[in-house]
Amino acid sequence: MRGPLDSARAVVAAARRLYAFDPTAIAELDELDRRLDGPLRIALVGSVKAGKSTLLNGLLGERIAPTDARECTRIVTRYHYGATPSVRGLLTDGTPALLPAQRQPGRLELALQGLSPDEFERLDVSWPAPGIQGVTFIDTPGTISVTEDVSSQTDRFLLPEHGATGADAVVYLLRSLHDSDVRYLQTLHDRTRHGNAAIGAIAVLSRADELGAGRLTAMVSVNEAVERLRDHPALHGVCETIVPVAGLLGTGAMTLRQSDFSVFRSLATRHPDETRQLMISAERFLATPDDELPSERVRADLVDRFGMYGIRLALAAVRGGVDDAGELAEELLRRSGLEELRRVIDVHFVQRQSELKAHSIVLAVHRFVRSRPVPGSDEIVVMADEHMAGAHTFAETRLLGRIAARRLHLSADLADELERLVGGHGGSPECRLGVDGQELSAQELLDLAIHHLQRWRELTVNPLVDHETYRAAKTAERSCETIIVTLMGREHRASVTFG
Ligand SMILES: Nc1nc2c(ncn2[C@@H]2O[C@H](COP(=O)(O)OP(=O)(O)OP(=O)(O)O)[C@@H](O)[C@H]2O)c(=O)[nH]1
Ligand SMILES: [Mg+2]
Repeated sequence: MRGPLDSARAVVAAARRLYAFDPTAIAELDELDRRLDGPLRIALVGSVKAGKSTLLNGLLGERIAPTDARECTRIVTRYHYGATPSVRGLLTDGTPALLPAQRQPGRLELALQGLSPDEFERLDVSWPAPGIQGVTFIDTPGTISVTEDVSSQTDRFLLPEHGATGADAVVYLLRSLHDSDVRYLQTLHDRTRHGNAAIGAIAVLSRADELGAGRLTAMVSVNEAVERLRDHPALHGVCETIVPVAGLLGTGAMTLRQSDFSVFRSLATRHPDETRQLMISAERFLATPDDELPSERVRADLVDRFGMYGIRLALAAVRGGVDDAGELAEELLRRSGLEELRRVIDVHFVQRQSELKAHSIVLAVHRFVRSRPVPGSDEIVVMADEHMAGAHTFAETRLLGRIAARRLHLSADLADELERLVGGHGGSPECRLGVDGQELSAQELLDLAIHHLQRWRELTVNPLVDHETYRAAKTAERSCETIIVTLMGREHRASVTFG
């Protein structure tokens, strides 16, 4: 079966043939072609200090991205997998610059060698972090900034005048919903939307622990806030779903060492009243003079890496019986929401990477051809339009967002089935049909898919269903058809190979 990448390659190839007379155009088209073979690009975007770099470190599993006010946070930085660490810069005048990669214990130090951040177009960091194999994560400067330049760096990168968008998908971080966030998400959607498809976008309610003032019950207030945001009409259609994440806690959990566990254990042995007093604020925790407490430096490191919420949570966990570093890391990770975010990134972006990459590239070719029309270029526009109109997985991700926001009037069982069928638990036919891990024959899989197809098709012709359910059933019907085509394609390949 011809996939979205093949279809995008065909669009690029057709454009290449048409512009064969123009070496600059060919170079631009070749670059687009190469991106189809490259990793999926996911950018973390959001307002200043939304917690982008901290969250990125959590996703990478190492503290590589500079956080806080360091000058590198003002440069778009792409993180790729590489066997050996290296940092390359690209200056605004197009000159490449190799920068030293200084690896400190547990973190990378980026140094700009005396150049100012404004002189850089971007940085490329290669790093042997297993979390980035197959995906390029991109840290971007805050979108609303006191200095216009910083956010325009992000704009230039994400929505350039020429060429493809710098990312195929965006994780947009917000701390609460501001007009500026809505405007940004809408602009991103409008400028990348074509046919059925647009840039992939999910929202993260970031620094979630702070919503509950760092108390142990913080995540309860957060879940309420997320429910409100999921219902917010301004976000419908412009982002696929929204998840709460305490990025600092997640990063702390990913980098938790045995020595951290020992410090938490020693703190947990103190009398609970004493600890309560000590933990009233970060200032109190850091400044209390007591020889039996860990040194000030160690305490400052804990606050820096886990936040007060993380320390409170770790102490509660150790008191509750958690008795080794691995178990504690797991508990903190679960509470941070980072695992759930990874799952959402996997379902919404990684499993749909072919469609997302193809969309970025076909959109770029479409714009390219329209900006430089030549005889015959209309045909390329039609090809690109057809490609983008047929992108079914975008309808699926939008439906997943509507299911998560509980906007459908379906029973819980049917909503679960629908979520699975449209790829919410994984993209393979087995995951979609809910039989992953079971040994079903090809015929049994096909029968099951046909059964689902008939059921959803019946809903599409039922005059009593509301419009929202009708649209959902139409999407499910198309998903079932795609599953059937995939299963039949497998059968065909098997018969070609074996007999
Ligand atoms: N309590 C808490 N603090 C956080 C969290 N995530 C980040 N922070 C803190 O917020 C500050 C800013 O974090 P960064 O990760 O640098 O934010 P950013 O969005 O990358 O900032 P810019 O790149 O400068 O726009 C740092 O002091 C972090 O320690 C979180 O989940 N909880
Ligand atoms: Mg940053």
